[in-house]
Amino acid sequence: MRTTQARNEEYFSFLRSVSLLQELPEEKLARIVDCLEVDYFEKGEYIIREGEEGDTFFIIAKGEVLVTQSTEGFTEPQEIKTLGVGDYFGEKALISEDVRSANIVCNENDTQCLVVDRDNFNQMVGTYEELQVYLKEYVKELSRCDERRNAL
Ligand code: WNU
Repeated sequence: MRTTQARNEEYFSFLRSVSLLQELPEEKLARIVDCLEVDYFEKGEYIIREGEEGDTFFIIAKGEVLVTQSTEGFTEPQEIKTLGVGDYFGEKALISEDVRSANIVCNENDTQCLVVDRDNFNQMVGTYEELQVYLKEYVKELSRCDERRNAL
């Protein structure tokens, strides 16, 4: 059996390797690890659905996901990118206080995501100015990409 401490050390060093969190102080990162949930997905499963409300932020610990979006002139949501280990998603709904703006579909069996809820996300981002600025800019850029792509 794996102890809680072993689990926490594993996630701690993994999160250290995520570029977004590289500069986060030790105690902040440790807090996030304590509050993390891990969710498991199989290929084809929806992790996020466009238009739904959402209160969580995800970091991919294993596997791959597709980002798709409803687009003018197409009946099916269009694939816009794939994300893999160390990538994250779900920040936009939290930052813009809006519904989910794209679908996230699992693209590999046994995909594992670390899930941070809104309160912990706000704690992580809120107390860390540069991270906040970075994510806000990124979210604005995503909205511009959506417009260019004629997302619905
Ligand atoms: C895109 N347009 C939109 C991605 C992940 C993290 C960052 C890009 Cl910092 P949400 C759906 C999620 C959304 C984003 C993610 O999908 N997403 C995009 C786009 O071009 N969303 N609207 N590319 S991957 C990605 C930058 O995380 O957050 O809560 O749910 O709206």
